[in-house]
Amino acid sequence: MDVVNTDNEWTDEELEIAFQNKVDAEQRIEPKDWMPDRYRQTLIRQMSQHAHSEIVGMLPEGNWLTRAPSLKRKAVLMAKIQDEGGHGLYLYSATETLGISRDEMYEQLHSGKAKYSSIFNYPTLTWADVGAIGWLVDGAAITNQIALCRCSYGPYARAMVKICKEESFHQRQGYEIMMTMAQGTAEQREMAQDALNRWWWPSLMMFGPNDTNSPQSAQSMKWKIKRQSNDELRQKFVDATVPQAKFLNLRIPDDDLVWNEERKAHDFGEIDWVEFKNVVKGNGLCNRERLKARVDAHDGGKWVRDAALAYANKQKLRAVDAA
Ligand code: BYC
Repeated sequence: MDVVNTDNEWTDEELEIAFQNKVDAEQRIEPKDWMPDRYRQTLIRQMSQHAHSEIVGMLPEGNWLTRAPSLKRKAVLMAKIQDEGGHGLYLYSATETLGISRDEMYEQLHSGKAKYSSIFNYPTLTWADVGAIGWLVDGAAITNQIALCRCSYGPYARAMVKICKEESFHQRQGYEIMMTMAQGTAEQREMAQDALNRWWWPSLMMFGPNDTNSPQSAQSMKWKIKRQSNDELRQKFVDATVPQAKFLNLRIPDDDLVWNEERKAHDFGEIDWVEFKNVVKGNGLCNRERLKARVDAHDGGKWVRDAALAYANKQKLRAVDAA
């Protein structure tokens, strides 16, 4: 339905129709454009959770920085973790364009009100886990984020383009670690298989609940925030990853995983949704440790923020005095 505005007096209903028409015509929504409040709130929720995931996601890998097996591995891992930090800050900035402050977002994370991806509540027990995270976790993240490059909200979509390029390097470095270990000694192969066993199912959970059980999906798809459903993206990830596991000669821990010639896709087993819900609720293996690390880092950095503010105020006063 087209809206003809003759007297510049738009009702909320007309504004909403014009907004939806714009979205349907694949035009980007920008920060200063009118948008329904629920669209704004949905984006704040998803984008801030995404930012928190990047920041909390630095912790499991950070656990291995001091124990990386060579200087080269350490330098690569350090670069990857710094990228994640950059993605988080980039996404916080993009979320601020929607009218929420960074302090509010931090408060929501630190108080446990805001979610972050379930995947980062699992421990990294061996060096092979660093490979599995790059291969599987970043692989799943790219699958989801490529779709988000076409999100209707301009700042989020543009952030995703840059982030996907870096995630692609992350995925490759992880796969290369897995390849080295899978071709190494029997013990290294075993470590690689064990890491795949522990990270496979949590990686599938990253895509969220099944479509039939995903309360946010219908509206987010209509607004073109989400361009593909949770199940479609999960299927894409499985189909792309199975041949990669075969190449490594590693076994995906799913007895029901089989190629379905009719669907031209893999069938796979049922995710343990009880475990998923438990982790999202805060009761995973590392939830408390992860949140504590973030809160401690924030509190520990207070003197730096105070000093930066004091310096900025001093500069302002000097500028006034000089004028
Ligand atoms: N974990 O209706 P649904 C990275 C929540 S980091 C926790 O399907 P939606 C990396 C969901 O929020 C990349 N919670 O929701 C970094 C909702 O709860 P609320 C992380 C989850 O939003 C370091 C409820 O369940 N990527 O790459 O339509 C190192 C119902 O779900 C999860 C992103 O953040 C989960 N897995 O769809 C390495 C992607 N799944 O808020 C790598 C951006 C669902 O209603 N986010 N929930 O209380 C999205 O694309 C979407 O938000 C989701 C969920 C597909 C995740």
